[in-house]
Amino acid sequence: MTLKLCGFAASNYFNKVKLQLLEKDVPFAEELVWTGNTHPLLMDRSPMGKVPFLDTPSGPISESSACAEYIEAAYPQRPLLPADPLAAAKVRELIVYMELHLELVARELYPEAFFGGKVSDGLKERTRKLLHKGVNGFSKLAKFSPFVAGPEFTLADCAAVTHLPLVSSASKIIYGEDVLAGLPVRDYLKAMGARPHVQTVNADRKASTELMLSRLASKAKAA
Ligand SMILES: N[C@@H](CCC(=O)N[C@@H](CS)C(=O)NCC(=O)O)C(=O)O
Repeated sequence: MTLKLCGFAASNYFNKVKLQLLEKDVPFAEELVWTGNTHPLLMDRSPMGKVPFLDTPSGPISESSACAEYIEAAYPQRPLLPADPLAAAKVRELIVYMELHLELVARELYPEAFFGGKVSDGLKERTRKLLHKGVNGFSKLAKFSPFVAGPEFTLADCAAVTHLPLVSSASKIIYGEDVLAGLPVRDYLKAMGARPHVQTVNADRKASTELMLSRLASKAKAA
């Protein structure tokens, strides 16, 4: 049985793992699993009901970081974590900054930025402060030389390519200001966009986003 990456391609966390698999040339299949339901197909394999999760020959793994670490350990070809322990820790550190201090914070804005909902002014203000704090921390660690953690493409790039565009656009839409504008993120994303696997991930993301939005629209109509 090959690995199955489960979830949907509009998800940034799904795409982080998908880009890793593609860059490492690990054979895998995708299984379309939507969130927002309590179906056993989702909950038995990902107890928080989140995607992505991996179906491995020995059982499922949820949480994208756990999936990414499993893939690095089980498929040592084309390693995306440096062999040097400190350099590997710096890659992991950057991923935590992007996920915990940027993406998860900006996520509070998505209902209004992307899904036609409303976010309270209080939450917007609190999020703005936290985002600036996160960007400040991230900017002390990120290298962009030319990759986010330094001279090699690593797992941190799989995260950066999928998370940073969302942080930029959510903040632009809500505050009229891209919180990442002070960093060379645009040039970096442009350079990453020349990579064939990034192009595949982005094309699949666009198609999946249209499908997700039309599902949401028909759900809203039915309600
Ligand atoms: N910490 C999780 C975050 C994954 C996540 O938030 N996925 C979103 C899709 S991008 C999701 O499943 N949302 C549905 C929910 O939270 O119920 C990971 O790294 O895998």
